[in-house]
Amino acid sequence: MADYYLAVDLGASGGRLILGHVEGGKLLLEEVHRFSNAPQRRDGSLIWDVDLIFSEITGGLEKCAGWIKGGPLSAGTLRSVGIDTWGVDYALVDREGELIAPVFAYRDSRTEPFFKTAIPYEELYRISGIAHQPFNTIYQVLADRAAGRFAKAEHMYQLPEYFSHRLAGNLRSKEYNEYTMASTTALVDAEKKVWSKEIFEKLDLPLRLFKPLREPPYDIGCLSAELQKKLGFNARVVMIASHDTASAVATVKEGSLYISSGTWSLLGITGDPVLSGAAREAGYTNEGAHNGRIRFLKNIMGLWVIQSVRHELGDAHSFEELEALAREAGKTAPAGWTIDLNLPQFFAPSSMIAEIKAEYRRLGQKAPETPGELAYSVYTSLANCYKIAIADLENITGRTYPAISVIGGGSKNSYLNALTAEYAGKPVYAGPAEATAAGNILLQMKAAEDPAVKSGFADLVRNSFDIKEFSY
Ligand code: LFR
Repeated sequence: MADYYLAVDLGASGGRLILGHVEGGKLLLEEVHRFSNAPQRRDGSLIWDVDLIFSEITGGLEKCAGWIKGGPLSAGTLRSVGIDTWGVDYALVDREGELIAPVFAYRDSRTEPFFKTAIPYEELYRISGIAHQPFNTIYQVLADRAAGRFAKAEHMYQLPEYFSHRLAGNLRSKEYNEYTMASTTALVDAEKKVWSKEIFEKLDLPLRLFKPLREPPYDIGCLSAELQKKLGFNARVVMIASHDTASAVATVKEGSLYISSGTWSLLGITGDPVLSGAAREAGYTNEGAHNGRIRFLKNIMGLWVIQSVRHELGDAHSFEELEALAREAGKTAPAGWTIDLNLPQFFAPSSMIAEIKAEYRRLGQKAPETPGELAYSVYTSLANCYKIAIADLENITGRTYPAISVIGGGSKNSYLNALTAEYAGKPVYAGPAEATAAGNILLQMKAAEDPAVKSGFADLVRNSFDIKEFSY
């Protein structure tokens, strides 16, 4: 009888439920359910429809019931479920476990007036190590407090916690905040790994909504009685490294340079906190890793840019087609035809294509016009952003990294991988594409004391995934 684990991996543009189990020394992953996700525009705000997302999660669990009866799972047991999501967003819940405010999406503009705090940013960075981004939880909290949304709130649920406690039917009782996700708030002391007393006091924030931090993995219960009845099975609910990037990075060998490539490209290393002025000026952030270490990384605008371009082109081209068109356009493109995709205008533009063209024009360069030129300009600009971020990282840490591990869905983009290797002048090792789900499952296996991860994750990861090399 194999032990199965279910990863619920929720991203800003889509969610997946992935079952994992070990067979023949390999971690095998099977997708049970997939759905698309996007924030909804309501009364001028960008909001996550958490009921819709939750119904997709339970719909996926119902599919698992089928697998348990007749399918692959009939030969095993589903031990646990773990949920990861994007960072920084949260749900405010009252004493009865009811939501008392919309769950705002991180690209919503309500934080703009609060982007500067009473604490100078240099000081904030010295404590939290978190890069200056308008979407950070700290600015969302300031905006929500000003709007009076905390008055009836009892808990600040980080999103994976909200969905996990809802699965377990215990939204009224919550004892902890999961550390890796909390580290994205800019409210945590990066060295001490606790909510920063200094920040809470200086900004007069309601500490009562925040629970003590706990390092993953830990168990928060099992599926609610109502769900068990509906599904005909039970499983534990485990808090894993619930920030999606922390889950993904759990598959990377410590010390390696990685790019977790998805809606965002997160480029960095795992090690000790770096809170220097150079790190701050280069836009590097210090987030918590699955093993209590720090993910020292930079948020680069990522595939969000090409996703937006594709959408504006009427969703007429698949990503594979755009890749092929980009290759073609690259044959005649001007040399050095790149822009800085990390400029704020690319964060939530009303038209990504218009902003890209405007930036090329501002630089006095030819603007991309065709879908192929647009895709080429996005991919080369991303590769160039990687090159600059790596040079900064090597300067800050005083180390040279011999290769780049590209993990996550974006690692399937062989054109971008080749450009990355070429621009950075380092080999790229691409995969696993399912790094986030794999990392999520590895932490569940750790919680279950599964013998396959007794001596760490590295061996199982190495045996399980095909890694493609792109030389330069
Ligand atoms: C990636 C990610 C990044 C975080 C961004 C916003 O999905 O979690 O790590 O900075 O989304 O939450």
